[in-house]
Amino acid sequence: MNHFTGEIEMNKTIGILAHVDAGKTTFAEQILYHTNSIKNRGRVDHKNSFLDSHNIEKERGITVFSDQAVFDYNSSTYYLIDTPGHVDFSSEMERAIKAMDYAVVIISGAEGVQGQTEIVWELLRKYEVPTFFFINKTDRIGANIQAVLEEIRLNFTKEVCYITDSFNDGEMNLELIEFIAERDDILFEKYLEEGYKKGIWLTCMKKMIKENKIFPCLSGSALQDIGIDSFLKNLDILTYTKYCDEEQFSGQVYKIRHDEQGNRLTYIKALSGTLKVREEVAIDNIYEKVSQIRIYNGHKFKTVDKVFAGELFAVVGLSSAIIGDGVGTLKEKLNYEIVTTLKSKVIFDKSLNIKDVLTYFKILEEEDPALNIIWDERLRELQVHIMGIIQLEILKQLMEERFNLIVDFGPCEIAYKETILTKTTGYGHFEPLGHYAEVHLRLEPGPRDSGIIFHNTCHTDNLTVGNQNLVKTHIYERDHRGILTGSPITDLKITLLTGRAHNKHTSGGDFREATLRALRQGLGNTKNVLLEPYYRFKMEVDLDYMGRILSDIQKLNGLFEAPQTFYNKVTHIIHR
Ligand SMILES: Nc1nc2c(ncn2[C@@H]2O[C@H](COP(=O)(O)OP(=O)(O)OP(=O)(O)O)[C@@H](O)[C@H]2O)c(=O)[nH]1
Ligand SMILES: [Mg+2]
Repeated sequence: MNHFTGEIEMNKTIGILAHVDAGKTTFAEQILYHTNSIKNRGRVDHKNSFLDSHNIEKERGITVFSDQAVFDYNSSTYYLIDTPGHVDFSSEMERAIKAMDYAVVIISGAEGVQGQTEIVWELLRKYEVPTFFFINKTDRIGANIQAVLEEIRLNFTKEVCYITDSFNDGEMNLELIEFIAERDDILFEKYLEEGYKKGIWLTCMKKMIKENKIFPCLSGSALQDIGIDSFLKNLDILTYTKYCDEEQFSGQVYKIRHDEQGNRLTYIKALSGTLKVREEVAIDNIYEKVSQIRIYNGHKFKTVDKVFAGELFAVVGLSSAIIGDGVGTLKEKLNYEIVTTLKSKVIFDKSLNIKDVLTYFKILEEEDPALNIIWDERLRELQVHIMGIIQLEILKQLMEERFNLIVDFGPCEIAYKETILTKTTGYGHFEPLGHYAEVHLRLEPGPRDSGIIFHNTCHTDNLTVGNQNLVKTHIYERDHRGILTGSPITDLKITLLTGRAHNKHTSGGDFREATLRALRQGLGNTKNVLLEPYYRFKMEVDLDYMGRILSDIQKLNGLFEAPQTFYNKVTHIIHR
């Protein structure tokens, strides 16, 4: 730490991401072993790896939860997050990204770039997380580093620099010098005049990595412990962070869990300032007291009194923060990219109380908001949203393990949504004896994927700010059902035009009724449409099949972009 400026340069969070089975957990295990964070080197295949510690993960040999570990190296403290690679747990992976200072994308040297690698790469670019590549499994017969590098250049970026042989303790070979020089005019001129000077070039390379301009790549075998030491050394040299602990506290919630005693754990990445036990912290405008701070390493933790900017920790005592929330001075709330496209109904014994079942599912939903648990009053069924069938199997196991509850799930169905095609106005009037509220809403179709957006043009002469805010709260407090199939409505701009309350008769809940009535009336006045989720995807096929595939896509009403040819294969990007 630099005590003169309040800058902290010692905390770095590194995330590991990849397609399923590329070797993330094995890689993490080696890193933790090399840095003496763990004493014994476990193996995923022997069910004793440090980060796949949950029974479900051991049984299936896949990572399901984004777990973290801590290690020290040189003068830095590293937080390591191992993410799941299976597509069903993509939301869990995405939520961890925002906590990362740097990412390591693992690619199997034998399998090359795979489907989930592309999703990971797109998310990392969206969140602008500087990225290293590690080509793993070089011990496998058929592993081909050059071919994988070519795939990276073709699918992801031409700015990848393979540094296994060209970068040693901060010294660069000619090839790497040229690579950097080509990307920085000033440095290039300096080089022509003064020749190569290690310090300047290293600073420049670190900055380019940090700014997402170049992406270093190394290779090795996590299982055979080849290239791990060198990866660590280079990672340490080439990465830096600057956090400031003299500012006010701000942080972002990236994970929620419950421990075995049922304590709610809010995992926060501190972005500035410090946080102490027994301090109060703001989430939106609610203040809550921090009763304990834990630094987690696998499933073990140590408690600390104070945490600093750049650290990852779990707080006990906060009940209202949800994943993606800003805390302290950070008010920004994160919206995640990955959406679930399937839903399934929960099947459980009739003797069970629905309220209990719902309570337990709501606990899981706090930890994974993408589950979007819904009690459908009309169908009298409980629905969960999911990415795929493996996720359902895991949910079933979790319910039994954590709450002693045996549940099953119905078949997976498509999660449809509804929206409107033309502008309309809805009037909601609620006036049974002793109550009164009136709400006028304008409903307009919004762009695809814009969700529900609330506007307000109501004058305070007609409705107090408090009541106007109530309308907004009721719009956002839950999904609203469309009139075609009862699916949630989306992509709507809703404007509060005006409303009315009564001094004596308006009471709590009246504006909820009036708002819902206005919404329903508005929907009933206009043309509604059903929205079906669709995927954008990429196909790689032999050139011979191109004609047939293009005609099939057209027959199925698909659209495609101009095919790209490489080697002997062809790629189509298609979407509907
Ligand atoms: N030959 C070889 N096998 C490896 C290497 N690294 C990992 N494996 C094996 O690959 C399999 C998957 O390894 P994991 O570490 O669980 O992979 P992962 O990326 O964490 O998988 P998920 O978390 O489920 O996405 C295991 O059987 C490992 O032993 C390697 O360098 N060489
Ligand atoms: Mg894993």
